[in-house]
Amino acid sequence: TPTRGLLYPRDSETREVRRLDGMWRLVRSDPSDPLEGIREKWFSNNLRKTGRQIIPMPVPASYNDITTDNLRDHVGTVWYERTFFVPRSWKVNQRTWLRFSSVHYSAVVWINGRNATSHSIGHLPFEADISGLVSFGAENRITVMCDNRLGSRTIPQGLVYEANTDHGSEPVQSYTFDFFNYAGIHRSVHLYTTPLLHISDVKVTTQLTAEGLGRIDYRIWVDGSQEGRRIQPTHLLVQLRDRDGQVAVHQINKAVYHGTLLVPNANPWWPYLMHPDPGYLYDLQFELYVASNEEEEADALQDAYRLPVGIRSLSWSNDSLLLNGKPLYLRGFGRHEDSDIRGKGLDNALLARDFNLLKWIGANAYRTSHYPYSEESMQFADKHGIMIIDECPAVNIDIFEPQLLEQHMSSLEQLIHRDRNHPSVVAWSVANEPRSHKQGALKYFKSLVNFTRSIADGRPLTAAINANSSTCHLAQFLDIVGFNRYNSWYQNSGRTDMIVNLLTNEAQSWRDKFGKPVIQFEYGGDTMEGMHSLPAFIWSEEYQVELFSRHFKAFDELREKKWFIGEFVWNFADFRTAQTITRVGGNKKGVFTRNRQPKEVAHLLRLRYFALAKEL
Ligand code: BDP
Repeated sequence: TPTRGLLYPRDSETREVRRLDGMWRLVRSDPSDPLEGIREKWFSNNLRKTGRQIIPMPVPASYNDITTDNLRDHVGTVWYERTFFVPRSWKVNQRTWLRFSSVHYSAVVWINGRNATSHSIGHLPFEADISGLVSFGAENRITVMCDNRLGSRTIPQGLVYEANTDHGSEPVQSYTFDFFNYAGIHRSVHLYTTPLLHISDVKVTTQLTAEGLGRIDYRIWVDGSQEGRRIQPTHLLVQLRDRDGQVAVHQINKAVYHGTLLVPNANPWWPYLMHPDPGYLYDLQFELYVASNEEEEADALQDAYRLPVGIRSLSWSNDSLLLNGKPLYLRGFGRHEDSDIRGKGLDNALLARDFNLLKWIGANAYRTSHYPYSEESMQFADKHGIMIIDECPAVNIDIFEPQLLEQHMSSLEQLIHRDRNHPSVVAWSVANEPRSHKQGALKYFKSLVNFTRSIADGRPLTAAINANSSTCHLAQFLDIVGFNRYNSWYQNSGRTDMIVNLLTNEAQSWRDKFGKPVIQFEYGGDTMEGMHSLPAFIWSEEYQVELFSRHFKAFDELREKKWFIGEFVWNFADFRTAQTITRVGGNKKGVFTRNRQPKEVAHLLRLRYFALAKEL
C-alpha cells in the first residue's frame, strides 16, 4: 500500500508546483501484443522511433473519443510521451516529485528511459521522487504506458477474451458495469518540489462542541533523509487562519508530529442550504523549523504546507447521521465523471457548471458513483457545502477471491487516505451492486468491512446494494444501509402506480432486518430529451416526471420514520456506456442531458429539493 503521494501538491514559500498538462504524443500498441513496447523498449527513445503513427493527445482527457478511428474501442496498452524542462534551481537542497492524479487503469512511468514508478487501479493518485532521474537545467522525456484491460482481479472486474474479427483473432474487453471504460491520463500531472526535510503527509480530524468550541486534532508525517543523515525538525508552527486571513489560533509545537488546536467561537462547516454561510473553510498552515544554534540567527524554515479545513462534527446512530449534532436528510444524486469528447478527463469548466447545477436544483449531496472523483471536485465540494458519499471503484464485484479482496482493500485504503481531510465526506461506500447474495460474499465482506472500519477516520460505512434484504450478505456489516432499486423501470415497466407500495415495503424490510439508517442510493428511468407522450409512456419526459413524483410520495411516507435518511436520483446527467441494445447513445437516466441542460423533471426535482431544505 502506498504511503506517499496521497497528499495534494500545493505550492508555498518552500515548494514549487508545475503541471505537465497539455498536448502529449500517443502511440498505440498492437492489441494482440500489448507488451511489445516493453520488449522493444519503447521507453528508451522518442516514440517516433517506433515507426508507429503518432497521435497528438491532450492531457488530461480520456483518449477514446478524441480521434475519428477505432481508438475508442482499443484494448490493451497505449504509450504517452512528452518532454519538459526542469529548472537548474531545482537541483540544490530539494527533491523533485512527479505525481499523477489518475491514470486508468494501470500505468508504468519512465523518465529519460529509466523506470520511475508504476501503479494500478484507476482514479487514484500516485507519485515518485524523480530527483535522481531528471537532468536539471535541461530537457527531459517522460514516457507512460497505460493499460486499460480489466480482468477478474482488477477493481472493477472485467473479462478479456479472444474473438475472430476481420483482422484475425483480437482481444475484446467485456464488463458488466454500466459506464464506458474510458482510459488514459484522466487528471493533471504535477511536477513539484519539496525541501529535503519536508511534510510528506497530513491528517486532520475536527469536532465542534454544542458551545461552539472547535477542536482540530492534527498529525503530520515528516520525510527528512538528507544525503544519508536524518535531520530532525525542532518545532512546528501551526496557524489557523480564518477566511479573511486573520490568525484565529496559533501554536508552537515542540512535539512536532501531532497536536490539538482549540478554536473558541469557531465558524462551523455547514452543508448547502442548512446555514446562510455553507462550506466555511479555514486555512491550516504548517511550518516546519529547525532551530538555530546561534543566538542571533533566526530559526530556519524547512517547509510550509497549507490545508483547507472545515470544522464540523460527524456522528451516527442506529437511526440517523448527524452533522454538528443535527440529523441529516440527504437530497442528492449518483453521478459520473463523464462528458462529450473528453470522457473522464478533468475539466474545470464542467466541474464549475456541475456545481452550479447542483446548487440550482437544491441538492446537498452526491455519491461518487462508481469510483473516486477528482481531488479538485472534492475541494469544490468542501467549499460549496456539498456532502459526499465517497465510493471506491468496486462496481459489480462478482467473483469473490483473495487477490481481489487485497486489491479492493487497497483501493479503499488509498481512497480514505486521499480524502480523509475533506469536511464534505460524510460516509465511505465500500461497493456498488456487488453480487452480495452469492457464495463467498459473506466471508469476503466481513474481512473487507473489518479492515475498512479500522481505517475509516470517523466516517460511517455504507454501500449501494441491489440484492434484496433477505439474501444480502453485506448489509449486516454496514452502518448505513443503502439500496438501489428501479421500480417501474427494470421491474414493472410502465406501472408507476406500483412504486409507493413496493418502495415503502422494501425500505421497511431493510430496516426491520438490520436496524440501521436506510437510504435509497439509486432510482430513475431512461428519458430521451424532447420525447413527449400523454399519457406518459416509458422513455418520455412525462414518464420520468411521473416516476419521480411517485417516488417522492413514497419518500414522504418514509420520512415520517426517522431512520430513512436520504434519496439519491440516478443520475445527475446522461452518460456514455458500452454499446448495448438497452442504451441509446448511452445511459439516459440523467435529470440533465450530457451537455448539462435540464430535462423537464429537473424543474420538479428542484421544487422538491428546495421544499425539503426549508423544512429541515
Ligand atoms: C444500477 C447501477 C448503475 C446503472 C443503473 C442503470 O448501479 O451503474 O447505470 O443501474 O441501469 O444497477 O441505469
